Amino acid sequence: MDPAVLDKIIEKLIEVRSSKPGKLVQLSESEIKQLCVASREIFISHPNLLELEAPIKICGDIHGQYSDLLRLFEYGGFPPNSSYLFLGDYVDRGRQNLETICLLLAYKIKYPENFFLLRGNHECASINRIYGFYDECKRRFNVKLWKAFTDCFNCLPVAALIDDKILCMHGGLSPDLANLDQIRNLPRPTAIPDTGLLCDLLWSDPGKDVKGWGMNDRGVSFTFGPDKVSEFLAKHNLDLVCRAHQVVEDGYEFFADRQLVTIFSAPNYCDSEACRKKKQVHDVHKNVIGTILYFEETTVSARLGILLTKK
Ligand SMILES: [Mn+2]
Repeated sequence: MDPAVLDKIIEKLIEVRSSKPGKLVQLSESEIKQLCVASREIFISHPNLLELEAPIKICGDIHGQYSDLLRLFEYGGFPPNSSYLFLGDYVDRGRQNLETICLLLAYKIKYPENFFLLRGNHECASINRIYGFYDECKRRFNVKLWKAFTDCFNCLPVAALIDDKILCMHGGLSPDLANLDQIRNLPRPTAIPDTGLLCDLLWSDPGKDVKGWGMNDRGVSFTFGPDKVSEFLAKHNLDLVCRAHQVVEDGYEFFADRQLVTIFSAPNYCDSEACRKKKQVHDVHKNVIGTILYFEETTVSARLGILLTKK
């Protein structure tokens, strides 16, 4: 796409960082369509399992909390000053899904080699049709635009490997995952199926009291115990699984003796209509402005840092 158009879009989107949170940025339909088409081409040209290097900053769910996203960049550095990997769930539930996804796609197009986006379970038409993104597209534009996003989301990569040691995805492990090449070979474009490897990577959760594989309360995919994390890391010679997908205290939470970490980056997230009406924020996030994990290229234990910005 025209670099001047792209720069203009980014400028318009980040201009509101000095305004009151919640200020809308109305891009044109043509600008947004161009973002969808150009980013889709980049996603499909990159492997489904990204191979990345530290130093890199990792962010969890954003869910349309655009002011939270802007604040993350303020503390972590606006691209390209820092490299980023986002772990999915950009849309649904929040109030500014369009601004959120448009800024992320614009940065992907502008800095394709140091700004990375993985797919979350909400980057799928059957889910974001229900949880807010479709309604926002329809209200502010039209259903055709929502479909353009669906075409783009269907090409997002699903996992990333940092320095051959840290495996990142939105949800978690899968009983079907025996070899990382299976991730590389997943076909795209694709919707997210109800079962199988792709579904699990985007939907599964760790479970403290689980041994092996367990039922998932979400009604989709599985839960996995600490034993499965240890087994997986040992088998693939990895140090850490890094994932998002759950609201966690302080924005991050370790699991299985620090072999897995969950990160959630939208502190002002409300996960229900009732909560939104009351403008209630999850208690656990009251004192946190944002959470970013960052990996530096040193020893394994020192490589993981947490950028916790307190209010
Ligand atoms: Mn999720």
